[in-house]
Amino acid sequence: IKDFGIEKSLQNLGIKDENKGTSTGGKFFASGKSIESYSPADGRLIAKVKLSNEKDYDKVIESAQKAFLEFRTVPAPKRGEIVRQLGQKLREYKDDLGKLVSYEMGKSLQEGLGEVQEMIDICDFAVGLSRQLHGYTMHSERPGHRMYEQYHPLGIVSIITAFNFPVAVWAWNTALAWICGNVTIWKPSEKTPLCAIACQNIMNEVLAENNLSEGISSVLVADHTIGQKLVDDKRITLVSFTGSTRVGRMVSSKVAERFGKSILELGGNNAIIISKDADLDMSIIGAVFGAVGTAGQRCTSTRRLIIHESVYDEVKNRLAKAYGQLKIGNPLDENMHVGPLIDVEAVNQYELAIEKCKKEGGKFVVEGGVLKGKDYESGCYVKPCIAEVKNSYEIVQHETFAPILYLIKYKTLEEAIAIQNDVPQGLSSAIMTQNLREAELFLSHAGSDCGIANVNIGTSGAEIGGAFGGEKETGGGRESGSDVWKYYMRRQTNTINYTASLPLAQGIKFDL
Ligand code: UN1
Repeated sequence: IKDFGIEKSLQNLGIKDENKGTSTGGKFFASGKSIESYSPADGRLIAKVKLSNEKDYDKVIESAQKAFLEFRTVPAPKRGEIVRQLGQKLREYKDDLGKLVSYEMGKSLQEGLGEVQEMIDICDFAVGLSRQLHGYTMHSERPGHRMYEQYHPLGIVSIITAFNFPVAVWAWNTALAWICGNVTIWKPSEKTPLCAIACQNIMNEVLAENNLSEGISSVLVADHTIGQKLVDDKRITLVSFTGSTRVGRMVSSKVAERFGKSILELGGNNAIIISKDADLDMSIIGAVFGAVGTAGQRCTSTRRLIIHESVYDEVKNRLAKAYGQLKIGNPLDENMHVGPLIDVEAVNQYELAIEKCKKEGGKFVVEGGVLKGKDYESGCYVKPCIAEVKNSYEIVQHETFAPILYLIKYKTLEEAIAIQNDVPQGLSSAIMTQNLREAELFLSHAGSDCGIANVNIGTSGAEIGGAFGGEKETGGGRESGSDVWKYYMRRQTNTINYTASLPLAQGIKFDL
């Protein structure tokens, strides 16, 4: 089997067989049973990882609590310096980490490297931000008084992530959480534990080189019972959860019950509207990358194309032709466009979705199917497919994490916008048009109801400078750019009286 240099990268990243699993800084707290991480690319065992149990959990929390008391007093720009150093290390490890992401998760090497680039970008962003954690100052209604607001660290932030972005989502959260003075505990997906251990190993170097407390960054490789503890634990102030709407609903209500804070990044059901005034060359590339990139396993993957009737047949034919040229195979091989799904369970979901779609009346323009034989031994490779559907089909309303693209025809833009909005999710959306009126209507308050709305680019590939997240069943959370840092801090309003009298607000008289 061709190795693509993966063994070397695993070594560089400190991933060995019988890896110790959960760690807080350089300390390991993993005394549970071992799980195995297999690559969906070639089906091989990459390494074993020890899980943490409830005792380990308590140790990790204790270590985080201790570290917080220290870290919150480090000046924010100095915390920024730590994040700057992480960004530097990520530059050094970019090739190795990108390769591991590609090998353990299955996305193309290009996208694996892109994910590490996203980590570097958020580090750079956070460094600048560490000198800009601004609050307002206000004028008091009372003479000789001053008011202002400031932002303070929260405490322990837990980050629960999905397999599809096995490193970047950690960085989006940690880079901000740390410059804001928090400590973090990461529970990665059990499907991509090695990516998490590699990140933690990199951060450990930074912590050690700066003589910082180990509990600033912890990784907890564990099953869902520990995930449940992270959600219920009062000592954890903010839970940042990325995953399914089903689990997110539970996380949201459990955290709210104890008045904790949460950031939710749940499912998407993203559409591109292709107007009669679209640049079709661009639209085809945008749609194909959006639908088959990461094998359709991004939250922002393009799931629906809403196409004007006058260009519908042309778009359909050109898509079919483009799909005919897609090369499916080992994601580490740079000649391939599409890698595998994450595991066999995901393949089952893909097959079920196709079956359901057909049952509801969907007509397949490009047929799907599971690939077998040489180079497909892992059983995780599937054919990207395209079906003509109605938006109202149950399967179309549902997010299937696979490369299945649905085509829907429209007559008026108002109708297209209504179709685009008529799903439970509200993450990403786009319109392809060269018509200013159409673009502006799409972006207006009568337009897309999503957290992300694009013109003449696809639904995936958001940059870290913007706030990332969505409405409705996507959960309402925002991550990464803009003023998202405020989620990671607590706001305090301060009123200072510098006179010798005590006037009460609202003119209330109270004499003794
Ligand atoms: C996700 O799919 O969970 O916009 C995140 C994108 C990436 C992030 C996706 N920057 O596709």
